[in-house]
Amino acid sequence: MEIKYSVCPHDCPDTCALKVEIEDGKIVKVAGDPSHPVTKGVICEKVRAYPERIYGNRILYPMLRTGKKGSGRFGRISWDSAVNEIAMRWLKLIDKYGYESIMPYSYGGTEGIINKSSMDRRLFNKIGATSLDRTICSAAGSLGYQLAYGESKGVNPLDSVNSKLIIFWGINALETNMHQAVLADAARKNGAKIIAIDVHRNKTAKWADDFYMLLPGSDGALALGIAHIILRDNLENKAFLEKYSFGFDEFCKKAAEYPPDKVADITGLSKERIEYLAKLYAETKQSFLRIGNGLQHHKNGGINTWLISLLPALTGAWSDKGGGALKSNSGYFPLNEQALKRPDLMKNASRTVNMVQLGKVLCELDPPIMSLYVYNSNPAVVAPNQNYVIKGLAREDLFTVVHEQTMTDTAKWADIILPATTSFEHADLYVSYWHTFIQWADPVIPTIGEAKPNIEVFKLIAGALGFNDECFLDTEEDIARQALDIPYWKERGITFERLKKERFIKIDTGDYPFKFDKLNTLSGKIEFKSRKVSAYGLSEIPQYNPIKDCIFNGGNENGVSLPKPDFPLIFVSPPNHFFLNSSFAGVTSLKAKAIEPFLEINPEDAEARGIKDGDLVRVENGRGGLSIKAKVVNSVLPGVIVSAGLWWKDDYVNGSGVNALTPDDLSDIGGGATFFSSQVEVKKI
Ligand SMILES: Nc1nc2c(c(=O)[nH]1)N[C@H]1C(S)=C(S)[C@@H](COP(=O)(O)OP(=O)(O)OC[C@H]3O[C@@H](n4cnc5c(=O)[nH]c(N)nc54)[C@H](O)[C@@H]3O)O[C@H]1N2
Ligand SMILES: Nc1nc2c(c(=O)[nH]1)N[C@H]1C(S)=C(S)[C@@H](COP(=O)(O)OP(=O)(O)OC[C@H]3O[C@@H](n4cnc5c(=O)[nH]c(N)nc54)[C@H](O)[C@@H]3O)O[C@H]1N2
Ligand code: SF4
Ligand SMILES: [Mo]
Repeated sequence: MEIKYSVCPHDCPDTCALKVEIEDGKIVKVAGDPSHPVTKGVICEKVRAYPERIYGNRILYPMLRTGKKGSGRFGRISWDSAVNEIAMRWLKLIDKYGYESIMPYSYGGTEGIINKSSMDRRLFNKIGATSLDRTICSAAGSLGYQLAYGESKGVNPLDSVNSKLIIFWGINALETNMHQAVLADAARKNGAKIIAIDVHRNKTAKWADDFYMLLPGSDGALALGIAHIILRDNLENKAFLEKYSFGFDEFCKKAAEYPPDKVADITGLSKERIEYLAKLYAETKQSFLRIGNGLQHHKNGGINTWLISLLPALTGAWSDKGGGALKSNSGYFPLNEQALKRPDLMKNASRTVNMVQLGKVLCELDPPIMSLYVYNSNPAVVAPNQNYVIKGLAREDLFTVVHEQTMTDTAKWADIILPATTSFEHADLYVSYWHTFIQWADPVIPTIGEAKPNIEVFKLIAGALGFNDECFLDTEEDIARQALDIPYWKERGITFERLKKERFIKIDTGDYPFKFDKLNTLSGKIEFKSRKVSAYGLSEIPQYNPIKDCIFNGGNENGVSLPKPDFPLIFVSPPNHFFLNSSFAGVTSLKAKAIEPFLEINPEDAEARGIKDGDLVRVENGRGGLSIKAKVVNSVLPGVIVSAGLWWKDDYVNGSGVNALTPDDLSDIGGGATFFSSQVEVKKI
């Protein structure tokens, strides 16, 4: 038996270092690498099931559609004919419809920098294809946090063991960032209190010491309410604010409008609980906010994240080790984007479309998209407004190429399917958006079937299109060297050669987390007021806005949300413990553990509709419908229903997944997704 090392490629904050056991060239076990200082040999059950994912149901060779579009019938072809067909079709389409009739669609199938965003960008830039704004995950919240601090940097999670109060705000860390939960447990042993703020009693809420269950999208009002109490009671850190804040006086006026009784009305929390939380937060110096992606998947998610991010500035929590906030730490990993993506190859600025609106893009754009190239993503399952996405994918005149490891719901709509390697079969460079280690992984097994890594395919297509720029010959190692070729890595002595030898290297986080008097904001300070939001037609002082446009028909004069009568329930569809978005939802053992899709509904809402535990119900709105088994539970508030995704479509009773119900409206700022701002009605079937 051989032991080799790798890195988990999935879109998960933890970016675990892996130890792989290999027998006769086959992976028999995937475990954690105990020598990694943060992930310490512990990994989730999804990735422990990887051998099943690598060897089961893989796409083994290129295939051409032989049946009707969407029928799932394909015949084997060679790589040569697949690549030539793509190049030939693209040249014809470009001739007839222009460069922008070609469009890539990708997201986080692999987080390896090389196979995620290097050769692909070079190719599509060179073509002049329609550009994709990759907003589906965290665009709103990232911008919200950056409005305050200018960059995506925050507390180093290893420091959170020193925190005395840890608040998991809109993050189900026990399932989605498990090593942060491990570190919080260590802090708890040192006397820390753990609080969860969420819209349903998930695993993290059950494990926390205290849980605040609020109404979806009301977090901004809660943050303003906490600020109100802190300011009312003179608990703010005046010295810190004086030195490092911008626009604070105007913010104070805004917070004055949010007394506890009003915030109680908006959030569904009691006045007393809000008072308690605010005082505990203000009085615990080393407080750590772990801000998740759940709360920002709403119409008002960007500004709500900004409001929450300002709280540690109010108390000066940043001054102590383990104090502050963490939304994403991707800012600790600047890379040479110019070298990676080569924007200079683009002759003319191309149009950009938002990935959240794929249905609209495919069905409405003029001039139209005539070819879609999908890799690292499964939009038929993960994108909002699913029925519209499918309508787009079903277009007879759309030439769709899907590069995949497995036969996903999206691949079924392809004209050409190309087989993709897994991260165990290709090399890549990994950064994290949570911990501060950069990592490299070489392949640990030979490729399965005729699978090829993303970059190889883009190189082949570039060749077939006649592009002879040298960058289309680069290897993984060339690209890794180029990515690190900026002063940041040189100053830290981090080179590709070192990385290849050491596998992971902790980066020196410099002026950690920021030089507070030289922030990358317009004022150089922590911004309680930002001119950047005027571009979105919003007030420069963060406001709480009810999620009115897609769920609510406005709000009453106090800003209290009023549900629209026809679709009175808010439908939240967070990710599944056993899957990674839609990845792993095809792995039999994990599906068996996840059992089946189900809907959590409060007894009050269930009774009003004659629904009993275990009944099959129909969830509907104008966009689509979902038939699903109901669980009548107290873990959700009246007015809110929850169903963990992202099962493949055939696992639902009527073949429609959770995203049949979700809106493709964009968030207040950043053009983010608003999955959880979905309004529905439920009926017993
Ligand atoms: N096991 C597992 N782990 C994963 C993933 C997975 O699919 N499975 N996906 C990965 C990816 S891509 C991401 S982006 C992260 C996402 O992981 P998280 O950052 O944890 O985000 P979500 O799980 O989307 O939502 C977190 C919680 O927010 C709650 N929520 C919804 N609306 C609101 C609201 O208005 N306010 C508040 N306070 N809470 C709200 C949801 O109920 C949910 O419990 O996880 C990553 N890790
Ligand atoms: N309702 C609802 N919808 C959601 C969410 C939610 O919470 N609720 N979460 C949203 C979020 S936060 C995110 S990030 C998105 C995620 O959406 P996606 O990024 O689409 O994530 P996955 O579902 O994991 O699909 C990734 C696909 O890439 C493939 N893949 C993996 N590695 C490679 C590779 O090296 N090459 C190629 N060519 N393919 C590869 C995998 O097999 C998989 O099918 O989903 C979003 N959708
Ligand atoms: S999915 Fe997340 S927790 Fe699981 S192995 Fe990968 S990085 Fe670690
Ligand atoms: Mo995500």
